Amino acid sequence: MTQMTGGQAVVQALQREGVEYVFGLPGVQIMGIYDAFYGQSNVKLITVRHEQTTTYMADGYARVTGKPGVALVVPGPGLQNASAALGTAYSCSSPVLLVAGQIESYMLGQDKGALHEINDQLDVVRPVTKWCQRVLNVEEIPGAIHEAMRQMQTGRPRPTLVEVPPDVLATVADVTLPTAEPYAAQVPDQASIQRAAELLASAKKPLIWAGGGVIVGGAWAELQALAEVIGAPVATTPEGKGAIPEDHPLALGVGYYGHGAPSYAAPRADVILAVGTRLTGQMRGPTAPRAPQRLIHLDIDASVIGKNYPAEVSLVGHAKPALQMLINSVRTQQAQQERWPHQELEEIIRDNDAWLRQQAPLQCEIIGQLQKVLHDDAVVVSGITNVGYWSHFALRVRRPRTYLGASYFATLGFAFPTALGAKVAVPNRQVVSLSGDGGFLYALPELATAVQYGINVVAVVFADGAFGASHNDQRTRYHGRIVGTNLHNPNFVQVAEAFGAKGIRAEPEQLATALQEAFDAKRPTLIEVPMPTLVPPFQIPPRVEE
Ligand SMILES: Cc1ncc(C[n+]2csc(CCOP(=O)(O)OP(=O)(O)O)c2C)c(N)n1
Ligand SMILES: [Mg+2]
Repeated sequence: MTQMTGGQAVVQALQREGVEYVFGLPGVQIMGIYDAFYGQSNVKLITVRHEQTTTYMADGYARVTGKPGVALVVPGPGLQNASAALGTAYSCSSPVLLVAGQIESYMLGQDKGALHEINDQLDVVRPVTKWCQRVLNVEEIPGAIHEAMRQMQTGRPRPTLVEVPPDVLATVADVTLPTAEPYAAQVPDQASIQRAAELLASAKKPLIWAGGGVIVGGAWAELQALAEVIGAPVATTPEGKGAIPEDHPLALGVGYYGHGAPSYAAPRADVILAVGTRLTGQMRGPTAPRAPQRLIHLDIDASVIGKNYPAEVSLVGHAKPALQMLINSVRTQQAQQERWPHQELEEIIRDNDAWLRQQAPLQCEIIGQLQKVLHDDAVVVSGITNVGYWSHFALRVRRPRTYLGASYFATLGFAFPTALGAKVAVPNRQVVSLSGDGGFLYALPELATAVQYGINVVAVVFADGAFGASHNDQRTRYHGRIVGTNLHNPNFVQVAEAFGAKGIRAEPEQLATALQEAFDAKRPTLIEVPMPTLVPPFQIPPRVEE
């Protein structure tokens, strides 16, 4: 036991759990935690310019490393500013711990208008956290942080929150610090594995849907091995992109809004194995499972299984050991041969490529330019922007944890700050954010953070002078009645330079050169790409299967 303040207990407990960085924004109630960073360098503090960024950075860090990311905010407005990012991390099953301040403990629950007071603060975050807790004693701080870490490293990882009032942070007490623990994985029962293996072995055309759970669960090697053993092509959701190298002969790429190569392959499958996905985004058009297709559904979260389509075999467990069990079990079965001839898969990929080039020629050109310069381990944060959606299909991703999106939360503004967190985690790798001119301005001031801390993200900003997706919606669904969707843009290059970052303007066909220049500069860089407003894939009706 050691004597320390509550603030020191927070920082030291985080250190014991292996935390390297905390992304914060200060204020009176959390100065006790800020003070505990003084004079120590084990846990590094990065201060940002808006609370949304604290939590986006924690999320970016978490998704690239697989380790929990930690953010720190004041109560009330600080916490509410962070909540869109908390929701994003929730939708992406990302382990993010938000440490929040509170009002003085003797004022709690009285609605007297204390500074930053919000009634029932925990209720605000309950829908976007897996677990949240208020701590009212110094001695309980390490235990609460340990429990938050346990929650994020067992079962389905999702955000957690610990809130501590300032008087508790200031109190000195004898504190016992925790030690980080390894946590055992959960596995499905052997009988269900056996049934699943039999079904896969007897399938004429098995197909695998890999979701974000494969990446979050670190199960990509097992996924690829199983696909090879049973000869099943692998379709991924946008969250699952990178679960199999996209140049692997069995990789179909992303299915999204009923489009992509999976939309050609999925209707031909007789047995579908879904791993780490609810299949929500797959319910449109030809990618939707339909009778008599038989579904084997594997997920760590039992409530996900069969959510959108009835599962014949339910497998509740972590993807990594469960897929290994499936491989072992399938190997003992007599499998059908030549289920998906090479030519058939190649033809599917070719048909889809033709569709892609026809629907989105400029986006394909832009993504091709990016691809010329990006290394295999480059991290791309695909924002809520036209090229971001099309990159689900057109960008070839070869490694897991390198392609980050906002999943069903589709949070405009997340890309640049999430990329900053990713770059902090992997400073020696290329990290690029793809944003629109609308979305980028959400976190524009973080150019200052990038310059201050030398976080050399390359932010690509597609400038079409519009909230493009909404604008295009008005052009089509609302018969050209354009209202409230045009944008006045600043001079992005000058803005970047004013912050001390590098600014480049590049036409789409010059993007590769600009990107290389940005990486060579070893400075935070903004590349503005002038663009027309284009059609997003979700505004194109899915193909109808004959
Ligand atoms: C937080 C949030 N607010 C609003 C939206 C709705 N929305 C989705 S796309 C979009 C337009 C985005 O414009 P921009 O960032 O310029 O990208 P573009 O579509 O022009 O490529 C809007 C407003 C959203 N997804 N998230
Ligand atoms: Mg735009």
